[in-house]
Amino acid sequence: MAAQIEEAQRVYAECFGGKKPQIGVFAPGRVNLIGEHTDYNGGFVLPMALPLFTAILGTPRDDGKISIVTMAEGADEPHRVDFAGPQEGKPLSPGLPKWANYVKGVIQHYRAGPIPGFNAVITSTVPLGGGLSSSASLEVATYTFLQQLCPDDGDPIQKALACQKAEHTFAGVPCGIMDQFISVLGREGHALLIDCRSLEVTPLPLTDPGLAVLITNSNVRHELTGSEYPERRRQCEEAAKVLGKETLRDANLSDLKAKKENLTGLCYRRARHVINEIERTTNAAQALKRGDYREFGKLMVESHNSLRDDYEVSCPELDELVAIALEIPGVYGSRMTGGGFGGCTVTLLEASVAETTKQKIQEKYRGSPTFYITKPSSGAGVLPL
Ligand code: GAF
Repeated sequence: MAAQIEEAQRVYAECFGGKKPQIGVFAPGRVNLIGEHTDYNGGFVLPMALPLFTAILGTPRDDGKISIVTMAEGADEPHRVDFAGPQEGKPLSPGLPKWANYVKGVIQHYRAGPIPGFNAVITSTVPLGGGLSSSASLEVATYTFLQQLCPDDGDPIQKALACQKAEHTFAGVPCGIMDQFISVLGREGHALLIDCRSLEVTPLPLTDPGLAVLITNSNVRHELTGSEYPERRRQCEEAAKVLGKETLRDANLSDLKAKKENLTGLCYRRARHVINEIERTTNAAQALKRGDYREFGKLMVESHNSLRDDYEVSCPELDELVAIALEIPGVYGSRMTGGGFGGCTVTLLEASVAETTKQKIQEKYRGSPTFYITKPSSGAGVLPL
């Protein structure tokens, strides 16, 4: 992270009159090992925080104004946005540029106040739109920054929920809680089993030196209408209603089969994915505890197939990356990770074959992949400056 912080300090000095920032914070992206599209159904997820971060460096100012600079990926010039802080009487509302909405949304939903104005620089090593939670890491980094300006009660669950609310209201994505939770609560050397109904979090050690987690970025993002995610969520809610359950977490496959006639084929398949995926996730957590990586890998593959066939959120590039990985001896399992329609796959494999697996994928994949051989990292925190 040192290079990232140095760069942010340089940009800060360039944009804010040669000054040094007083406050520095960071929040990680995440990879989800298993439990996809289950969070908004009250189910289980099993993500880990990544050593890829959004960092914010800044200083309070006393005129109430907010000035933020970001180094967008691939941009030569910093991109600057200025707006009046909420203490000027008017609530903030979403607008352009889109990236600033994540910051504005968190300011609007911050749980203490009034916050002062501030100058800040934002940098990130989480690939944008890569399915590794670049937006949640920006939200959580913003919240962590505001905590330094004007402390709240420090409740981590309420922090994650406020960031989720920012995403709902300022980015228009009705996401579940997984991404914000793991970015706040991530623990070094652990994946977290999160019960998205009770909000109970169980850390599971993931430190076996013989095991590796490989993330492969397909570097494709299919242009969609933006309605796919809300549509999946609505289909699940419809299925739960027909089954007479509050959420699909409360249903099992017999309930689903019994009501097959009352559901559209699409809602039936969506619900089948969710019900099976919730069970797969708890089974995978047990397998991880036993060190049974073969079983874990098998469940990852089943998860991928179900996301491809029943939930229809995969794409040819992700299917290809999974298929290539699964041909390689020493690979336990591989699947798409995150919301889908592009982004990354996650592969669990023997550490000794990680480099050769990268090479094989590089040779065979039709696109240009990027790789991260990664370890579970900690949640958001303050940077010593
Ligand atoms: C996105 C959402 F933000 C998460 O809440 C989750 O639903 C995920 O897609 C799919 O598992 O990352």
